[in-house]
Amino acid sequence: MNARALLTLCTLLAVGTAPAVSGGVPSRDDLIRAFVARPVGTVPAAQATGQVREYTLDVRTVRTEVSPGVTVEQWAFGIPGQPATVPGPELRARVGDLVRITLVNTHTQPHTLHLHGITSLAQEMDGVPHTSAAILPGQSYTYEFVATEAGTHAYHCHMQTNLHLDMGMYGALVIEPREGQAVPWTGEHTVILDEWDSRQSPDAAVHDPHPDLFLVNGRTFPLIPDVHVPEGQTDVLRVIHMGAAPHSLHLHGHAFLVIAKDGHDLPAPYAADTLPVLPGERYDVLVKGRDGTFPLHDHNTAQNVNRGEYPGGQHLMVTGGPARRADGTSAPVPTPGSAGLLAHDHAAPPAAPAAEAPARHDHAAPATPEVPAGSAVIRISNFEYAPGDLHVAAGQRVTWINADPVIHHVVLTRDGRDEVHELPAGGSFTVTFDRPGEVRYRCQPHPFMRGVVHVN
Ligand SMILES: [Cu+2]
Repeated sequence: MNARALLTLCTLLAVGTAPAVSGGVPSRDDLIRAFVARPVGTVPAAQATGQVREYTLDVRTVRTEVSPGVTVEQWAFGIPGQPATVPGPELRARVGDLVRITLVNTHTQPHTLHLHGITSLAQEMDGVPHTSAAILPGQSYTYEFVATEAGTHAYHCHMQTNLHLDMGMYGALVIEPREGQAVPWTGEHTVILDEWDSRQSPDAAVHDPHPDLFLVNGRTFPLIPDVHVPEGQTDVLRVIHMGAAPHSLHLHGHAFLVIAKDGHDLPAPYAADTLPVLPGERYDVLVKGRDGTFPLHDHNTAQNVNRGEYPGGQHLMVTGGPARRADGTSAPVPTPGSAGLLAHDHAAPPAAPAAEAPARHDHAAPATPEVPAGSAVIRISNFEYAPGDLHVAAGQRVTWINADPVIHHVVLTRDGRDEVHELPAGGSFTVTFDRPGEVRYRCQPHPFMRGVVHVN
């Protein structure tokens, strides 16, 4: 590479753009020379060439249903006058802008704002309490930096980070290229990964989380909205990991192109369908829209659960055009998306202390299920409850009989509490319904099996 090409490469690297050296990928030596020659350090505000982008964030305690029937306390960033959410509002600026983010601490705890991935900032803007400042309740602080690199970044609180990040104090920070600079995508989608321990409390003496919920953009399946990439269009997914566990994002039916890591364009983008993502990492991934609806999910399947129940966790649907059939015809087939798949009963109230004695039931011998006199019967056959809708009078007994050759675990939800009844092949159990109301039930390992007992 000649001196002029090297200078171009340095310039491109300095603004975070792929070294678009004509004639192919720059060599290893070229990349090392460019790295060594690249200027680093604080870029003074006076060097901004674009707009002044000003944002204000405050902090609020909110309660959010992050998973069906699971509502948790969160510490959320918000723009004053708008709802505070986890993730916080996505902040955007362009290369050349002077970005000013004022943190107004409206909360009961000290907080900071760390601008994750921004290298042009001064140390005092780094949001680390022992090298910058802690923003105490009632105080405000304006973090500022000159945006020099286009890319996918994040912001998060850096006070007692293991707890405050786990309470939801994060959001996306996207630096767009300069106005008029072409990008190879049409639409953009932000995909922020996180985990949550539904039992965690910010009042605990120590924060020792054991996550049982696995989130994308603050929700678990099936509450995660679909990502729509229209057929024939190429979009970018900005993947950001603000949790603490490794994830392995796999997209069915597609190969995607990884074009940037941690806000730095890759000189040699690579195709893949599975992307390992570690805490703090960001990846920009191009996805071409196609026919049909396909899952994007963590292939660490232990994290495709909501408190142990599959399907759940980090699993969302990428929708494209209408699905075409395997025989090549274009006859439409259903593309349900997340909303139409499974799932839990959103109307179920949150878990509450038991108000009534546990259900009376007994397990019969597997071979000859017993049905007490006068008991209504719900029979399980070929993974279906019959009848699925049963009306009984208060005080009546209901017997579930398993005619399948496999075990089922029937979960009755009464007074916001789940009762799990193990039901071996050929077995039965009987429950007495004393109080009028509607009792929903489902099978734990087979969540598409669902029914309702109406107690009149
Ligand atoms: Cu904080």
